[in-house]
Amino acid sequence: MESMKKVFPYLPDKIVPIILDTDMDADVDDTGALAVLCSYAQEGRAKILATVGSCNSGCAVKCIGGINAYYGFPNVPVGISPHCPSSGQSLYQSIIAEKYGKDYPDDKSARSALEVYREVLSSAEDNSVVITVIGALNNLHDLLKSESDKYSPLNGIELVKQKVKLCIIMGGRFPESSPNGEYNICLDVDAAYYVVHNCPVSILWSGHEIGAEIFTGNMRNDMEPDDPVRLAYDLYGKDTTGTYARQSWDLTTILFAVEGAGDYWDIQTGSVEINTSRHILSADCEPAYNKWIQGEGKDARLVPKMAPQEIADILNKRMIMAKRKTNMFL
Ligand SMILES: [Ca+2]
Repeated sequence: MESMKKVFPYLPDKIVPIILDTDMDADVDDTGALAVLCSYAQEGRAKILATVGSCNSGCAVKCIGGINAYYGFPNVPVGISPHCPSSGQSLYQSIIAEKYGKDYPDDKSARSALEVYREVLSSAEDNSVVITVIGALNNLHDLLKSESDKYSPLNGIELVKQKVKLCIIMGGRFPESSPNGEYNICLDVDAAYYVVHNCPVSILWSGHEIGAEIFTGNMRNDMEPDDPVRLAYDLYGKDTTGTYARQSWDLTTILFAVEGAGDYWDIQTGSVEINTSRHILSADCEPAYNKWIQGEGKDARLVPKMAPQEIADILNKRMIMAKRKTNMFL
């Protein structure tokens, strides 16, 4: 671990350069997270280097790209994994894609997430990029295992070590998941295990418990009438009143990426253990079970501090702050 880069306490840059890695598929909080990220980018507090999808489920690229374009970021690269660890059954993806993402390719013909990751990282400043994963860990796994290519002579681990400041992962349940695993870990437990043991920079884990008590999206009637994220929450909650609220696992992760722990959370350093079929922590544990080992490791996890409703209010305001920056959908 001596050669590993440690980042805590994490102090965000004035403008945080972010690669967002999202499943943008089963759950709707990925759309809320993208709205929150775009609100920061519109303010000049974040720069969206790329958005990549971890679940090749049909039209994730059109959905992600369409939301980017609506908020004024049509040129942000969008890539997609060749795999689909999720069910691929989204209540909103195809509708958002159809309405907002016509200029983007379908998932089968889109650029690979790996290529986008490597291209964007190779041209980034050293030690600057914040990778934020709010879905399965297959893309990060593929990146770490990648070899040199036309974008960089470095292999994946060397490239991440040189360019990445911090990986933030919404995943796991802490201090332990019992007896089963958390959703994002379960989607690709072998990828998660590989990332835990091979990521050369610090990982900040935002566990299931962080977003589970924070409900957002229920103020979306204050968003613009044609906002794609408002529509996604309508479709997901099958709610014509606009009052449906969803847990905020992915949105809180963006809040941390741009603002740091602040008054929102405490940070506890340590490391994660993940049980795969090959690495049994205990005979009672199901695969993908995880637990937290507190200590002086390079990684850390968030620990709840601020009242959930206060954070919900901040995130809801962020969703409303994100504004349409194009006339292309009018
Ligand atoms: Ca997600």
